[in-house]
Formats: sequence, structure tokens, C-alpha cells
Amino acid sequence: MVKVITYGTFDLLHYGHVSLLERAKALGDYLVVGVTADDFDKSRGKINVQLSLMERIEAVKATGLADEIIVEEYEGQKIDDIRRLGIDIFTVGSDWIGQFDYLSEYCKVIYLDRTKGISSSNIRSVKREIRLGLVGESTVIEKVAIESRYVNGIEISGICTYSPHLLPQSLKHVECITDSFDQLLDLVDAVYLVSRPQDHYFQIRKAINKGKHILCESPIALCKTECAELFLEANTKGVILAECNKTAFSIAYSRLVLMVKTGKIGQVVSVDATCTSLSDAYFLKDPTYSMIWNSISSWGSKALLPIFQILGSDYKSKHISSRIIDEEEKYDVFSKIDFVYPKAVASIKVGKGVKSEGDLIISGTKGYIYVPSPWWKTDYFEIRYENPNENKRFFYQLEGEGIRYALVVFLNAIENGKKNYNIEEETSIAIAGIMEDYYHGVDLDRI
Ligand code: C2G
Repeated sequence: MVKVITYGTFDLLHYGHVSLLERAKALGDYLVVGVTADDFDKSRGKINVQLSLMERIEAVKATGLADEIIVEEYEGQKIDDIRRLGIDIFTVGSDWIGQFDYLSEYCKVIYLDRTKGISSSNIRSVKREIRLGLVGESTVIEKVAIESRYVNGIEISGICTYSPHLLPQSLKHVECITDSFDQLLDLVDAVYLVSRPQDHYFQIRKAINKGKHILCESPIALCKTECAELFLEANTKGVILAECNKTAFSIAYSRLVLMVKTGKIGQVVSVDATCTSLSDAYFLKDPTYSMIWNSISSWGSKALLPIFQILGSDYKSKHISSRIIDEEEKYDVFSKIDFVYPKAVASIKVGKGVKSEGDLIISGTKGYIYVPSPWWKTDYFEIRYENPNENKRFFYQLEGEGIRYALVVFLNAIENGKKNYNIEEETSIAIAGIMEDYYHGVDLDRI
């Protein structure tokens, strides 16, 4: 009996896949199909898979072509499978030609012609090409443009900025570069806002009124009621309004939050997050930058995420200590916020003019989670116990700081009309509330 094996994601199964499976089957008597696990796809950079592993397995099973179906979960598994299953032939489409020659040490390797003219990505891009407009003055604009290339179905259709002269060369080709937000809105289906926090509220209101979806860099608004109002309006109009805090989209961060919630470290007693970067944005003050991102808005909204997602937003009290160096701009070079909850405490230290250890420590009654600096680009964390032998380490590849994952979730939310989003509305509203208190000097001491 000649045993054949092939592997694939088989997302949105189409005749290109089926043709491959048919020809693979014809190479021998028994066909094993390896379907890629979600995490494996993510680790190899294939992130905008639409269907779950089970749905993809069911689709392959329904073809009746596979004698056996296995799950591909890790790099190098092909060698294990070929040896374990006694495979005679490995085959895959010709788009992979040369990539699997190393397997000829274990079995025959055959590349079958890829069926032209269709692919899962074509289905996605035809079905859901989203014209995205980028808004703001920040290096994040270029990062988002680069990351959008990894996500099928997104086209950067325009940029709204007060500083076109600061745009990198890689963005000069974008069809519409304007300082008019209204002009941009007429060109796009959705906007990514990394504009001044002070502009978010009015820009989001305008976008909602025009039926445009919004992915907004944290904080969504600088006032709690305004933030709640924007969500209400967006939900009423069927428009997606979502906060983009890249950390929330890293697999490692979402896994550590889940582990905390399952009680891995016992009851959480303290959450302490630090984010700092020596930034000269303030001192580069460009007349077009009438407002810049200060520490509390650029770092505070990130550092607050684990606190509100782990302890919630019903804290009993808080105290803000800030070193503010510009009254008009309310520019803080450093802020510390201490929270007291009914059964826990929390703190954040943030600064764009101060350096500190940028780690995240979640302390519990059984152990603690340690995320080393820069914790907000979470790809690694440890669970540490009294007995070091019980310590556990976790690593999850983070591609592009998490922006591409945020874009995929945003696209899916637009597609499905519902927000299975990584940041709850109440968290966004709580963050806006902290911003409001900072700017109004509530519970705030200057240092
Ligand atoms: N395929 C094809 N014609 C198409 C599209 C896909 O022949 N129009 C083939 C691919 O070459 C691959 C199989 O169908 O052999 C599954 O394709 P995908 O689901 O896109 O998965 P891919 O990531 O290409 O799988 O480790 C090997 C990879 O997992 C191959």
C-alpha cells in the first residue's frame, strides 16, 4: 500500500484545494491530510484564516478524499509524521516548490501544479476589500500600512495628516494624502485613528454619521461619558467602533489573562505595569503638532489595559501623581496611578521623559506572573511559584507588535457586524475616565 501525505490550511475550501487532494490521492492508495492548527498558522505568519480548525477539518472530511486526517501543530512535524505513519510520498502544491526538498531524506517529494485563478485570499479580497484610511501624525501610521499587507482584504486608500512632509517614502504612493478628514471619509469604508487624542471624539462622531467603521488608537476619548456616547451611537448605527491597543491582540497577553482568570496564581492581589520610553516628540515640537501624545495618553492607556481586564473597573479609589512640564499641553513626562480595589491594589508607572523597567507583574495568593520588558509587546511570560521547580515559561510569537492581528479582528467585526473584540467597551470607557480625571486634575498631585 502506497501511503501519501499532504498538508494545508484548507481555509474556505475551494476547487483548487479539492483538485490538489484528488491528485494527491491518485499518487497512491492511502491519503493522509494534515490540517494546520490555528496557532501553527499564526506562528508561520498566516493570520487571517477565516474558519476554525474544526470547520476546516470537517470541510476536508466532506470531500471523502482523505483516508486519515491529522492536525499539523508545530514546525518539523512533517518529519515526525512521515516516520510515524510510514509515508511513501509527500506532496504539496507547486507554490511550495523547493520548500520541502529536505523531506526527500524520508520519502518521495512531489510538487503538484497549483490550480490557477483561485485562492482563499482571492475569495476574501473579492468579498471584503475594505478601503482603510489612516489618520494622524505618528510612526504608527507607517507600521499600520506595513502590517496591512499581511491582511487580505485591506487596501490603504488614503491618509489624513497635518504633516504630509513627515510621511515616510513608503507611504508617498497612497492615492489620497490630505489634511481634510471629510475628504478622506468620502473615500474609505473604515478609518484607523492615531490622531491627537483631543481630536478622536469629533472624528469618531463624523465617521459614525457617515457609516464608516473606526479602529482608534487608545484612548478612544478623553471623557467617560463621551466615550460611552460614541459606543452607543456606533452600536445604534451598526458601525464598528473599536479600540486599538496592540497588546490586547498578542496571543501571549490574551493567554496570560486567561491563565489568571482560571486561578493559576490564586487570587490576584496586585497588578503593576510600567511603560516608559525616552521620547523627544515634545522637544521636536512642530507647529503642526499643536498637541502631542503625552505620557498618560500614549502609555497610560496601554498600562491600564491589564489592570482593568484583570481587576475590572470598579476600583474604590485612585491617586494620580504626575510631573507636568507644560501647563497648556498638560504634557506629563511621568505619571504614576495607584488604585485600591475591594480585595486588591494596582499601579501603573508611565513616562516619555523617564526610564524604568517596563515589566508587568501580576501577584497572586499562589504565585505570580512576570512579563519582562517590554511587556506591552507580549510574546513571553513566566508563571512563578514558591517552589521554582513548578515555574512555567510561555512563548508565543508576536508578529508586527500585534497590529496585523488587530486589523484581522477589526475586519471580522466589520464582516460579521458584531464585536467579538479583544477590548470590552467597559474597559475603553474606564480608560477614558482616567484620561478625563487626569486632564481635570481629579485625584491628582503634581510631583
Ligand atoms: N492549492 C492549490 N491550488 C490553489 C490553492 C491551493 O493547489 N489554487 C494547494 C496548495 O498548494 C496546498 C494546498 O492546496 O498544497 C492547501 O493550500 P492552503 O490551504 O493555502 O495551505 P498552505 O499554507 O499552502 O499549505 O506546510 C505546507 C503548507 O501547509 C501548505
